[in-house]
Amino acid sequence: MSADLSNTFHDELQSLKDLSGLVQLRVKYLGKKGILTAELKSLSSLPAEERKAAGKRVNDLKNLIESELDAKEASLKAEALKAQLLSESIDISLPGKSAGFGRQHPLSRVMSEIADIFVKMGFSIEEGPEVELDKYNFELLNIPKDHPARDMQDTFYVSDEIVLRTHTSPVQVRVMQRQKPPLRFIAPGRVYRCDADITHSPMFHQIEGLMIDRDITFSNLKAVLRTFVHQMFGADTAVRFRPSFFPFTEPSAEIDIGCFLCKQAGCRVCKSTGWLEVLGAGMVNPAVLENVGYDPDEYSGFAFGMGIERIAMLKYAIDDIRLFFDNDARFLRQF
Ligand code: 2NL
Repeated sequence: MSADLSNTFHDELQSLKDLSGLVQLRVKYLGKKGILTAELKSLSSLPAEERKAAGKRVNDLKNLIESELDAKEASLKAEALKAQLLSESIDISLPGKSAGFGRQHPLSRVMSEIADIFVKMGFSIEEGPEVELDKYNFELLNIPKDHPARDMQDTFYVSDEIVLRTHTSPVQVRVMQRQKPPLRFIAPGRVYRCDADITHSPMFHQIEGLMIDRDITFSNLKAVLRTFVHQMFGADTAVRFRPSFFPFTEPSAEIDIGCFLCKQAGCRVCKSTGWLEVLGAGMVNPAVLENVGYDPDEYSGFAFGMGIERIAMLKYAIDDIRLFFDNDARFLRQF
């Protein structure tokens, strides 16, 4: 009878295909209600003289079944693992997926290019707060209370005395208040004006510059700004200083460059004038020097300012300022 049982077990073991079948087979033979468990129980009904030999047979068979089930389980598990590894294998010879290179934003590029030119001329870089006191943004810069630049339409007011800076000039005022001349630095940064169309954004960027010492003249201003224009737009670029007005400079000038798009023949960008306005500048108004505690009879200086977006739009022939801030990768990839 054990020989029959052993044969049946071996047949069933042979035809096993997976681990779940093996679990069932183990239960069938070795479980609480399994065949061998029943055999062992039935030993008690045998006469004492047969019991020992029968017991050995059943136990031997039980051990055999156990060890064969274990061996089969190990081989089924090994096969399953092999199949899984095969199905999960990757082709390491395939080319990788590149994350792609990023690049500088066109405004950051133009900003660095401009800053580098002034740094080479000995200017350092200063920064200051974007949320400013009216005193630094307007009052000390000789911008009177009724000046149009103070209009609600132009200035973002945080409170009666606090504004979002409308230019980076307050940086210069702060530096002048805490340092004595000689001074030579630029102030790049974000500025805010309540204005929005294809050439105006409520937030935009400026670089202003300031140089103060004894005997600084309009000639120094012209030399520094000519050098800047020639470095930025090419050594053969025409430069024109045109009289203008700013409350914080006297005299004041606007600086035009010969239109590099039409070679001064006249085009849509220069509105047929052959000239592009790129900078505002002037000799620091003596009233401003006095406001920061400098003696205007001892010191003089020049200041200038330019909008980064405007320069970048001219340089790259961009016709809508909003393209800088939309963050459309198709636009940004071009620079
Ligand atoms: C422009 C013109 C300018 C200044 C900015 C300045 C600053 C101080 C004193 C005097 Cl603290 N002047 N800044 C002077 C002239 C022109 O900017 O068109 N900006 C976009």
